[in-house]
Amino acid sequence: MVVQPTREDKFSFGLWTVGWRAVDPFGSATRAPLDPAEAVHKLAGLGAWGITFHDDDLIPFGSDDASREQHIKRFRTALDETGLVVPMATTNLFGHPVFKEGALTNNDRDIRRYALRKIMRNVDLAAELGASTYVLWGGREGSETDAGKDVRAALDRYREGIDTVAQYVLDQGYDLRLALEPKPNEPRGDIFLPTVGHALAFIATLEHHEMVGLNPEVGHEQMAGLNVVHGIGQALWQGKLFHIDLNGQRGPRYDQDLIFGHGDVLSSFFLVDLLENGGYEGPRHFDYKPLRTEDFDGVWASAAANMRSYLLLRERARAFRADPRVQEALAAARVPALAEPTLAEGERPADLKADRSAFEEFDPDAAAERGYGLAHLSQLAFEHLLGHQES
Ligand SMILES: [Mn+2]
Repeated sequence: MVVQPTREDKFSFGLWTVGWRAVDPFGSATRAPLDPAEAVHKLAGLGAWGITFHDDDLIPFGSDDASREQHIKRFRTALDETGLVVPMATTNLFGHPVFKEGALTNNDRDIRRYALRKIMRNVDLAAELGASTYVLWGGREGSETDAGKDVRAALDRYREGIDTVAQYVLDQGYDLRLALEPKPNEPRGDIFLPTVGHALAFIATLEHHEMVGLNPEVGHEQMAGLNVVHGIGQALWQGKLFHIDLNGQRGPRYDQDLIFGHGDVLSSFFLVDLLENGGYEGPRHFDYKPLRTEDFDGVWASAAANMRSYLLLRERARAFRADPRVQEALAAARVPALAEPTLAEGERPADLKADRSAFEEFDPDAAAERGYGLAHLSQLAFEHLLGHQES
């Protein structure tokens, strides 16, 4: 099998991923800055479909209007030359020291107003470049000490901030949806909206909740020790999977942003299976960091690796689904039967209460004896993942 990504696969990358200069808390950059126009050309050459950016990735913070226009023009030209699209954009509300205590939830009202203006300016650019999703990752929205933050007031301001951005998008007539990105910690000690579940509950309180969904990141859920397949599954179930950040992470520790598949490979397999069969049609967006050890050859090898991982996992997931032994094992485990409603059509609680077969005549001990065959099914998945097919 030749593994070659095409535009139809809808693979996209953040400008900040391949452009990461590998500064970490213990060391300085190991790579030179990457020209955004070069990133566009290289990614297009590798078979990617889209590129995404924070305002400051494209236009250095503090640029005057003339140089801002120049940066945008160069980027636009590269997009036109390659056919790469901009499906998503986002705001850097974490890099500059002004945001050290937060942006939309900063205790200082002037900084909150400044943050909203910074978002609005890049929302204009996102719409101009044809993006359909605007991501909000509140990396600095949180605290290190509970003494310094009123959580309920912070959530009031967070809600006010997102409502204001949504209202702005509507007032401007932009065809944009907002996607919140949960993360439990890093850079703040604790970040607000730490998981998919917290963010979903928050969205339900918003004025324009219908246009606000999620951009979950694989590694962020895993940093919280959670099952990312379940988190993404619930986001899909609630119609809130607007976008996704694919990468790798090895359990609860610092945010590793590994190549997709290079963390929990079994979870990656089931995630691809879910995305491919669960009705998700959005971008397959990679939010990873090329290892600090790499030169630019390694950077481009890692970009290609993300797409190859996804395509190989998709191939394995398809083979898994198509295997008659898997279909048999799924039926034996009664997986398809879970789709059947528990009550009959029109059945009322009183009818269930009157159904003697459901309780008085039901033999729980007999029902408890039957195995579900999940060891066999799970091993079939593992063997498909390894590319083994019994002949
Ligand atoms: Mn991450």
